[in-house]
Amino acid sequence: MKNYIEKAGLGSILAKVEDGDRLSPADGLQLYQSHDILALGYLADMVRNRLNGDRAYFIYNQHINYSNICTNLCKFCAFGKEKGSDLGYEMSVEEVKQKVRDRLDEPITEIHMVGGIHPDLPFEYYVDLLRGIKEIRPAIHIQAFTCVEIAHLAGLAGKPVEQTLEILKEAGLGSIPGGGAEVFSPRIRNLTCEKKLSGNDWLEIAKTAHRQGLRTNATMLYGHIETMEERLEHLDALRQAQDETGGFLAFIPLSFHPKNTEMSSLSRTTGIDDLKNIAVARLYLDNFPHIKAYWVMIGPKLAQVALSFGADDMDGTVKEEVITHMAGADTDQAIGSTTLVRLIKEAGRIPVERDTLYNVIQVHA
Ligand code: V47
Repeated sequence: MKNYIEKAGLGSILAKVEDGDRLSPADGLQLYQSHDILALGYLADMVRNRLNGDRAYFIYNQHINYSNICTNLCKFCAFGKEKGSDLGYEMSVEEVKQKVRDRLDEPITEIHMVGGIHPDLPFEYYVDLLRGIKEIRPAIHIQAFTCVEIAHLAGLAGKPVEQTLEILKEAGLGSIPGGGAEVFSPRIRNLTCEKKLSGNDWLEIAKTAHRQGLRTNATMLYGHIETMEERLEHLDALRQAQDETGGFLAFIPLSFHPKNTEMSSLSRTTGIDDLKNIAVARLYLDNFPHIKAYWVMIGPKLAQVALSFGADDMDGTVKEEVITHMAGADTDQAIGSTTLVRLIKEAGRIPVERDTLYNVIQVHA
């Protein structure tokens, strides 16, 4: 394999990976520019194996999107709708509680809850959502509100982010999901989501959360108008932030789905680009413990293959996915834990059901 990697022009990167040395931005760019997916996969799998061995993770979770009404209206998003739109919705706290009640007989350990930037729901609504869910399922871990929503909630509360997070933690917030990061580049944000929180502010909220003892995830929405350099800058900013705080748990590359968005003339990403993003992320983000292949975005079959290209996690059962499906995802809205176990086993890994913080719930030997 060494000869093969050298022929692919990646010999110096192989040497660094073998020695556990950090890759430079130039290395990262070279990886993104390579078309040799097997060489990328081999390198990324070495790092994955060093960090996670034979194990591959999944979680029994439930997604709830409390509202899609949004003032940001990003061009890549089919989920967000203006207030007054026929396609807009907002759930009452009672409706969200009912969604939790409906699945009380399932062994769900995490509720993943995000929504749009709503123009007039008060801060108390968000606190009541957390309290309400905990009332019904006290042991559940709530992973909720992206850094973009947290900034909005701090504005509503009229308090600094630190104090806002303390109130949310007290009400039941367990961790913060990785959405809203998109691509940090100001050029991309100006062209696609000019009203959204800046990349720097997203990173500051994440680091503040880490300092308050909250773990968070990070994403990158790839496959639209961003350049390889901009992808790499995004990963580099995440790696630097993680050096500072160590609070990120997982990185999740999100493949752009164009349908029903203002960017619908663009094509879906290809399998090679999907695998490449997983592999480069695994190689470049040497301080991130986990890389997720989110099956909703890239399909369960490619997510399974991604377990040999740097990913160690397939995310979860999800139950009801709205954001990607409004943008044309052709995957199911849920997947059974038995299917996840089978996909992982057939990839040659030991399936491990985890909780949000990667504590082991069950090893499916
Ligand atoms: O924030 C919006 C992205 C995110 C589209 O933290 C789109 O473990 C593709 O962040 N095509 C929501 N993506 C999903 C998300 C997530 C999912 C699973 C696990 C975790 C985690 C996080 O989806 C949004 C936005 O960045 N998005 N529109 C689209 N058309």
